[in-house]
Amino acid sequence: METTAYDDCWLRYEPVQSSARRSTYRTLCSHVFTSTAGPEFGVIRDELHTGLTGLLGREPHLWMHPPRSTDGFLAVGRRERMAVVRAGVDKHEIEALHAEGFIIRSVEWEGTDCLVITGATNAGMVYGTFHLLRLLATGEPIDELDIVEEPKNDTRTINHWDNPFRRSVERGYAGSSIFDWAQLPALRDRYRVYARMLAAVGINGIVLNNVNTQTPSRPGENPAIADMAGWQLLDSSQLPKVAALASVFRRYGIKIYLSVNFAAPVLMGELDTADPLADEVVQWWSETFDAVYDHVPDFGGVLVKADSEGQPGPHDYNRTHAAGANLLGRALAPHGGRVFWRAFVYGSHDDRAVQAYNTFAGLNGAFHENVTLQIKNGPIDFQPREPVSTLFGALSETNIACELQITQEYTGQGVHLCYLVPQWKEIFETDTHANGERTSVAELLAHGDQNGVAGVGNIGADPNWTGHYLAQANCYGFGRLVWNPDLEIESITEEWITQTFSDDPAVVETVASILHDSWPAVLDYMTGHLGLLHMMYNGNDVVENHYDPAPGEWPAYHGADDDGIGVDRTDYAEQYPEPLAEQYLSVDDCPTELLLFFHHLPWEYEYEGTTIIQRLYDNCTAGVETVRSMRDRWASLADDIDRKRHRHVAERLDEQLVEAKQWRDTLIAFFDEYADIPAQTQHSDESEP
Ligand code: GCW
Repeated sequence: METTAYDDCWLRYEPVQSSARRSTYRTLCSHVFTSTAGPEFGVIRDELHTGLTGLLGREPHLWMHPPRSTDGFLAVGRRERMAVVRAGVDKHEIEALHAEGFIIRSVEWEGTDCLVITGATNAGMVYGTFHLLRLLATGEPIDELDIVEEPKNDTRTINHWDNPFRRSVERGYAGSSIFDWAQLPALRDRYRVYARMLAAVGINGIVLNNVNTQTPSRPGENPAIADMAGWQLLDSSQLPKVAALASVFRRYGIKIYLSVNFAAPVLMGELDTADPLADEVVQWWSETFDAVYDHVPDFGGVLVKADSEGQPGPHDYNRTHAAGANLLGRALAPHGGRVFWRAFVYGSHDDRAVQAYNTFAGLNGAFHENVTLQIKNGPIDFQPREPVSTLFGALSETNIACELQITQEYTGQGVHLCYLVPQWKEIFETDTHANGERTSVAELLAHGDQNGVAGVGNIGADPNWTGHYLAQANCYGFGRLVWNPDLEIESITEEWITQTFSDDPAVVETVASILHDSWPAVLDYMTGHLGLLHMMYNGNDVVENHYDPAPGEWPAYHGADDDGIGVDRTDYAEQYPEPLAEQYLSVDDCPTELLLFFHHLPWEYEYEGTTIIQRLYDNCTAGVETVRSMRDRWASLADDIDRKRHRHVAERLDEQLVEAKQWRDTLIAFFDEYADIPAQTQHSDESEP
């Protein structure tokens, strides 16, 4: 058993402070009648017991039958099994409801005021339960409820980049992997708590292991461990472990997926080819998946990184990505499994932006029906800001998923606060003009039950799960926004703060202001906020650094030279349909925040009343001032937040300020070196201790 205590994140269930609210909540929720028809109802009863005990200050009574002579009660179950649900919910409503949707409604039954939670599936009722608990935790009225909720995206997954046997996490900044393959199938309570956290925000799938299923060994590493890699999870010795994890997550409506290696038939020592058109390869995958389903009957499917950054793929056999993906798709189809095939491919660093489109757009319509192309939000690689990938609008006949990064590889990792919900909202709202019409990324993704959104996770074995306490907001916000991309950023932020810290309006407002300022600040000091990117250090380690400032290392990404700065990405802009292509190609119409992504401009190019170079200087300087103000605002909350969490965040913000200055100074010196135009800026460093 684990002995480390870990944080409750957004499931703290602190006592409701307002006595009027508490009294209504107690009337309706002190007595709970739930169905027992299915393991999910164990989850529902447990969560209601934990949540209501915390929120209402006393344990609820859990009934097996409708309670009599109470002032009110909460009922959770299927319509066909419960008269109280039938009293308020029509059969057709359930028939029309999304499989994971739910209804929460105030109902009068036999003279008693009741609240019912129902849905078409048990998973829907798990979501409904968490939704109700969130209403209570955020102080919402519940006396006249009529809520019908359905997820907008069908697949909502977390991709773990966990290296199972090393227990390391690629791009993880919150300690080692939470999954302990050496001890599995022995289970840990932490898995269950993780499942609760995810179900509370609507996640319905997790990929257990890194898309890099083979990674080179590192100096000093125990060879016995280094030789073991993610591709071995398909081995029969590992499947009972996968099954054990599935047994925990399934009750929360979360399916298990694995990243697999395209060359597994060879790596496992059984065949001498992985050619997708070879009969023995087809048979191998079919038998391998049969064995997986023997252990995990509801296994979700696989995620594949192929022909990318050293991982094998169909190109090794002169076959297309479609041939490779369809091989796996056909083998999984009899079991209802799915293939998420990643579009992150590039052959060189020179013109990386155009490569994914060039590889995949021509394959539109060529994929098997259970194959989904998983596309990173932008064409480069999870930079602080990128335009959306041209692929989203180019795949009308292909299932698509958007891959976002919750972990902060290029946005300050475990130290810098960078609240990413506004970035994701911008991506979802971007109009792709696919098929000549207004069509946002969110609309394209929501269209079709094989589409979805994946987030590269930011949790690890750290007691606070995400390394930086405030980075919990990114995990929370990802789930909420992916469930419903129409949610307002501010409401996601506020509900997270209220559940995590306090419902005191002054605290909510201050923490929200800090979160909302954080991404623009990072954009200012790490990029100059005109569309530049990838000025982070790479280094020679197997896993590149991507953290420290090193703008001189990869000039091709940002285009700095003696004449100017930015990259002429005409080729990339032309991959967009009109009017987007025209807009991006015009210096005057290109959005300011993407200007130097698409254009190489002279240092002294006059832009909006100033010059490009001066604007870069100003933005880099302003970013540091914002971080300083974020730090000071956080300091003002010392009496409102428990010392442990307050101090942790205060320390991180101190460190962020030091590093933001380093970013500012490095970028300004770098620009000046080329432009030979000294910076005219003022900052407040003098006042720093
Ligand atoms: O840019 C790279 C990251 C790698 C990652 C890769 C990918 C998992 O630096 O760490 O590998 O993207 O998304 O496949």
